[in-house]
Amino acid sequence: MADVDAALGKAGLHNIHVRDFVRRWNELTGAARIEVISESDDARLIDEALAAGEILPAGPGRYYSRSYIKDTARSEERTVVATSNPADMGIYNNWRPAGQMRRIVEERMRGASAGKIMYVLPYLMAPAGSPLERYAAGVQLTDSRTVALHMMRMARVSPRHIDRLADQNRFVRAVHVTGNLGQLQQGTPGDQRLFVTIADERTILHFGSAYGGNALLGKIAHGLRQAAYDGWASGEFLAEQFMLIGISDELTGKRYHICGGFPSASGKTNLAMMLPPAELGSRYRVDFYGDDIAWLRVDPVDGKIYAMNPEFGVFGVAKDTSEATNPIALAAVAPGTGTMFTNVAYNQNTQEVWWEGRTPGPPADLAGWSDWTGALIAERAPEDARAPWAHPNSRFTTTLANVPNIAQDFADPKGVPVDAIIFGGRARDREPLIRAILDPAEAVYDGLTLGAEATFAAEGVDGLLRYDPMSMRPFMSYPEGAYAAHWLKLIRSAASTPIFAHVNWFQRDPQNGRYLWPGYRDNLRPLIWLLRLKEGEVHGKQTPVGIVPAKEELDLRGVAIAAEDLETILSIDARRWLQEMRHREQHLKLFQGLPAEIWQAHHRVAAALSCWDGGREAGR
Ligand code: GTP
Ligand code: SPV
Ligand code: MN
Repeated sequence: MADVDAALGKAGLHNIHVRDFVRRWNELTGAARIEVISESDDARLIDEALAAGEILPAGPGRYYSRSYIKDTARSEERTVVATSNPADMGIYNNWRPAGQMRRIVEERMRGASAGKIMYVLPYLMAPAGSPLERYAAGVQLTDSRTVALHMMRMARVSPRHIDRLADQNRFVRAVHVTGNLGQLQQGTPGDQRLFVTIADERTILHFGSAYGGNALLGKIAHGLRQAAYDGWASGEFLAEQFMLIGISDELTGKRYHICGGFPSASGKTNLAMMLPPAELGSRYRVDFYGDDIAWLRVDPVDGKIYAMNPEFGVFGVAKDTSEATNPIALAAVAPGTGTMFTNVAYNQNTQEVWWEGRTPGPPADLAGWSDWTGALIAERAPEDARAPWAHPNSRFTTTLANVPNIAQDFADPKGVPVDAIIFGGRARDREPLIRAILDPAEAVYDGLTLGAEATFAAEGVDGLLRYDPMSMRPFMSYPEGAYAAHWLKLIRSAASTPIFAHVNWFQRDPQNGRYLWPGYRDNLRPLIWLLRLKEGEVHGKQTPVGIVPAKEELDLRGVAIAAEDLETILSIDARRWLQEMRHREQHLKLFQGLPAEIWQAHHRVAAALSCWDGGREAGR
């Protein structure tokens, strides 16, 4: 057994609670050795991982890894939130009793790290000095070097975050054990994987994966599930799957901040890394704060809602990232950035990487190329010829500092005041490009009824139409009724209310599936409209489901869009919406204790829809 005291002492980690935690899990998992990690260990760990063949070089200062073939996305079915209070059971949090879950996952972890190194990663999910720092400290244990390397890109990792805690016992205990991936029966009834957040004990126990949110515990398990629970239990904050950006108007000198949630793999990273379209670029600048998580609180001094990105890096979807769609993302993963690519295609001769959409077609010269599973492309059987080279949930991991449009104040512990909150998702019809919502209860109602097509970011649900409240369905950790009430309370306690909107970049032509809106960089245009609406510079057209832009209010210089497509994405199909209202009613009925205001908002919208004349006269 490892000498825990010696390893922690050598690293200058003196917190006795951390020592007890490491000792206990070292004994249980049987790890052979302990290593405490700080940011300065990166180069050494990279060299070791290269030497061990766990990662491969992808050109200068970039790395490539493959995950196990059945371990490529989050498993929603195998993820649970446990507490000791059955009243914490909601519809989407997969609540289970804490004691029972702990016993099961401990049995799976017992001895499962035998012979391996246990990396101890003390981390902070916040900029140092954040008003929410009490909720941000954690220690992740992992028996995977690749996971440690990813974690160091995604969270601020250093023993000093843990040693200087005011309350030395107040850190999230996060244990990651990979398990024998070849024997876990992934996706079968005997599936051995189990991803547990024991929210009322601030303990995270994940067994059976080395990929993404299943394994980087600071990110999803702590940054979203645990933090959402903490934010609710304390009444102090919200933790949401939100991107966070700044928009500067160089003409007026005004500065705005927008945050908002789209479900996994639905455009948050791309929006946050936005290079404004050429026609708008001389006037507007978009700054990156965060692409996946925001913690929101009301500042006691000025009463405004502030948002903060607790992460240190970006774990972004590779597919369709190109010079045309997202030049900033490509710069963020350029040579020398230390980026790690996972499950994209790799060329063993040239050390290049490629994914679908990186260029219009795959590389013409197949020599050296293998797909994400490691199979050589040139040796593919004819029936596999059309299979994608990269996994659809393949990703890049890079730190915030590598993102060219990172806001200069991104690490300000206070966060930034929020002017607008948006919700959106992949919806092939019905949802217009943007509809603004002024009433807070209607806005929360709108977030709760977010319906979208699920994506490859979770196993086995791609394309499924489903409700995804506030894009938090896979990360919900307490009951939905309480969630709605907590949202309303936080917004109402603020001195000023942000403007809300629902956006959709994904409407399609029902005939051929083509996207009606060009998306990506052009998404700035509806956001500018929203900010101008807030400023009273435009008025839009009132509809029962919010205010949509009048055509001439959108700056469409340089956008190639057919008149009838524009008409479609700026209009409301009342008949379709009335159908939707019946589904919403069923969806909301699932939630216990939903505040009366949410039901009132629902009934108000439904009544307005049923007597709407299509807006032909209205709003002019
Ligand atoms: P998570 O990291 O899983 O939470 O996802 P995310 O919301 O950050 O998604 P991301 O921005 O990485 O985008 C996911 C996929 O959507 C990528 O394949 C993008 O190329 C694609 N995408 C993003 N924005 C747009 C858009 O405006 N239009 C279209 N058609 N596709 C988009
Ligand atoms: C998501 O699935 O929403 C992600 C990626 O952001 S993961 O970290 O794997 O959850
Ligand atoms: Mn996400």
